[in-house]
Amino acid sequence: MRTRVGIVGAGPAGLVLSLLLAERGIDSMIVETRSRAAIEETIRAGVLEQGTVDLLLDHGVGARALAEGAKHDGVELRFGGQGHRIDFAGLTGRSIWLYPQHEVLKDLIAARLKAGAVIRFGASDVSLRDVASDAPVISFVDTGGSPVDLRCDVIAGCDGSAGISRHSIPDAGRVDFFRAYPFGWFGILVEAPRSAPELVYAHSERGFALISTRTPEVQRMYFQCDPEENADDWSDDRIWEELQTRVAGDGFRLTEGRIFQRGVLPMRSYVCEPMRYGRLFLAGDVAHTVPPTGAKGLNLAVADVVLLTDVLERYFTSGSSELFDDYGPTAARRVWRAQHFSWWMTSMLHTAPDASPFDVRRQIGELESVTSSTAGSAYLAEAYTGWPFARLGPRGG
Ligand code: RFL
Ligand code: PHB
Repeated sequence: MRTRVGIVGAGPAGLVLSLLLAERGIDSMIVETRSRAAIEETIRAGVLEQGTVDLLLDHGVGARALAEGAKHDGVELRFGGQGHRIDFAGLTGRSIWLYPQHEVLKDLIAARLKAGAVIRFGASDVSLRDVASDAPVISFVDTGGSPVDLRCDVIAGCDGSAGISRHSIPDAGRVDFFRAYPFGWFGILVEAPRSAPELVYAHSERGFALISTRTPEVQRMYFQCDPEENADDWSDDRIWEELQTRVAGDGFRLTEGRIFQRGVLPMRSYVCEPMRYGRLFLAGDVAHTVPPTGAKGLNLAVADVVLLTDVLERYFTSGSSELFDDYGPTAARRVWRAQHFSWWMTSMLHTAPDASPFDVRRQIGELESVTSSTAGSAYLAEAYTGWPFARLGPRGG
């Protein structure tokens, strides 16, 4: 089998890349280990930057996000028992959208398959060969048990944080920047109406809590916990007591309901450099992971592939690989800004296990500065709603 761009992984990065390439007349094939059903059921991100929604709309896959998602013009930071709104629309003229990642993926998969794209779901033993040559190969075993070699002009590694593609960059030429946080997030899905009109990011002496939403009937909530916590050890009553305590103050109470999904996730920051090696380009979580406090991961994956599309279009239209060298350093600038923002939100809002009373008071001082200063609030609003996409080649210069 042959394709111009072999894409490893049908997550947001891989699917958006295949969509953008197709619109520029560049064929691609996706190899994915999971089934379509598994992808469409996995609960992950909720927040889309305005630029991400605009891109989905511009490319014909945003109608449902617009109709069924919710536009939010700000978020609330709660500390010292009081809420403080950050007015995204007023500060930046931009907004965010609450629309679940698995719904984005349903929309993308349906659109790609309708357009005749090849997505090989359920592949196993996926490996990459000859990535430094002019003829790289993705090898895998298909659902029928047959080995397949997919010959490509270039490979896009879009296989997420546990992906294999970055390991094709030799250890000697790869730097892994990594930071683990001494806490995790306990996440729940709840059948209940919204407790607040916008997302609530709460700082408290007992630790962080986040009140988010999925639909008018289903809410998503998280609270900081030990990363080794077993979610099944918690009774529903204990979960609600913890959440209510962390957001308490000025009469605010969460509307409780049936908890129908729960889990604990680790918090880490990771960047792999370089993001390109030979004919292998990394995009999305396989190249960088951020703690979810800044709601940046999916949005960064989209920004990577917007850039990568420019690089590959130049290559396939003119035969020039001159932009290959620009991809990694250009993508990395946004990645490191997002790393900083995600780390900053995380450190400002969470209580480290060894936090002293000084640390907690200092965080409150920081939150007061951010919420009472237009400049401080504007920085948060600009970063949260997302920076403009970087472009390369004729569209960007
Ligand atoms: P994905 O989504 O992990 O997709 C990678 C795909 O590759 C497949 N795969 C392989 N395929 C072939 N061969 C292999 N060897 C393979 N190994 C893996 C996988 O099965 C999968 O289908 O990576 P991608 O495309 O880079 O997208 C990244 C985003 O999914 C991620 O950054 C976000 O979910 C992060 N995130 C959030 N991002 C936001 O922008 N806004 C948010 O509000 C937000 N909230 C979140 C989040 C992530 C969370 N979790 C669970 C980590 C909230 C949570 C709780
Ligand atoms: C979510 O709704 O899952 C969500 C929202 C905001 C975040 C992270 C996750 O910062």
